[in-house]
Amino acid sequence: PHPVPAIQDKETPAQHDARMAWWREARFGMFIHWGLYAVPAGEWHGQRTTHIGEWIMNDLSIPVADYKQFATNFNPTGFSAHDIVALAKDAGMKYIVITSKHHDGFAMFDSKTDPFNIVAATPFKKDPLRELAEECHKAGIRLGFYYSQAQDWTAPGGAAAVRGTHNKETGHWDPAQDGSFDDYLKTKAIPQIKELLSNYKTAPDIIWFDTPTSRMTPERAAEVVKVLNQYPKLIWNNRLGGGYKGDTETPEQYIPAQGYPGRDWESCMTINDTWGYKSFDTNFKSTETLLRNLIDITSKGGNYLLNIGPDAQGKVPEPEVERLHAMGKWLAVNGEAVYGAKATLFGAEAGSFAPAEGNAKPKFVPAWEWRSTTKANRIYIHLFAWPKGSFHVEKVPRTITKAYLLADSSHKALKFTQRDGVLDVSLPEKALDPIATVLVLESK
Ligand code: H79
Repeated sequence: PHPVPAIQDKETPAQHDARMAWWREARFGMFIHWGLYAVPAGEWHGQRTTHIGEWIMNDLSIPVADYKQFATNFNPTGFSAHDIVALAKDAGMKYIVITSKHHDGFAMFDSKTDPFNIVAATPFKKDPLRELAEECHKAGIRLGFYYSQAQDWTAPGGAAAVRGTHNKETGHWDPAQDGSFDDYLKTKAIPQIKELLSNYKTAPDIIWFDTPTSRMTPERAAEVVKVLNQYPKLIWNNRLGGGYKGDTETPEQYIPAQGYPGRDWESCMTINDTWGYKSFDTNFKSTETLLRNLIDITSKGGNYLLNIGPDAQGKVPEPEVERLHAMGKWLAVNGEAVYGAKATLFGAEAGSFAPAEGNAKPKFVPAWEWRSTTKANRIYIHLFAWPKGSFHVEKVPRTITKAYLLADSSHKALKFTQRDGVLDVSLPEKALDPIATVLVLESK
């Protein structure tokens, strides 16, 4: 038992379902990694980090004082909460989770707790999270705050020895990082979490914790849980630490082959190879890959939290914008087969050329031809490879009464036969969409 019971320990299954209902309906969210690391944008004193951009301070051993200097140059006048929310909406995303403070300790909000924040330490002087909260509220988009609670490289006591000592060359900690972890929790992390929960007209829908280290003991995590318990609608993930399971599993940068039956889960993945902006990372995934990810995840009962990384001006890189619009175009036609849809009835790997092994991060992504999602009276088959003549599937657990293509606005009935659960549906010669055409199988 936990030192302090969390909401998940106290609520009934029905209460839990009610709390998770909007999240399960949503299926597709926008992750935003935006912080002070956008200023160096992956490069410092002529050195380029080969790792993820938001880790630059750690990777290049930037001293605390030098890192803090970036704030004097952070003036993201190109940031528009309105445009970002409009982008999420157009992309078909139903919620946003944005970094309120990453491991570097810089708060992207108006924090009275610590002056190392976007209002007090930069020429910008405004709170982007406030604007985002207002725009999300207007647009009906849910909002979550990512908060790195278990490490903070600029707060005394907060720096975790993730890679041994902080400075690779000298082997020493930056003296500015010395201090007690308990003091850090008490004087920074917990007060800032309280601020995030109470600063704005409406409390956030999600708190997204990260990197639960062993220092996050049950007793320490319990102090955070006391705060979270004040917000009975709040959803929080499995990364608080201290043995708290939270509401969601959070596979990072991969899609588990089986999903997590009986448990809510969300794959967080980024659109290129970094979370926080790096000027030289142009390895953007194709719209086809991104849509495949969304559909694969949905077919296993999970959510897709797709990350974008705005630059130091607050602008979303154009290749990211393009891909999100393209996804939104597909969802505008086919969203019915995603939002509120449940996992496949055919087994997670049906439609694959070669089934994956296990549920852990695969070494390569196994190829597949189709994925299926489910609603009460509909089975959706997302066809990526277009079958010649007809679609054949076995062990269909429902009696099908009509088959049609979702992208055909007239929903013209397709001929089919079904015997002993074996279904064959006649298809037109060509797919209706170059990426995925959805076949609907209706039942009474
Ligand atoms: O916020 C994003 C990441 O920064 C964060 N989680 C996502 C959502 C994250 N923190 N830690 N990790 C992910 C895993 C850490 C990997 C590490 Fe490394 C390997 C840390 C040190 C070695 C990657 C490679 C970062 C620096 C070098």
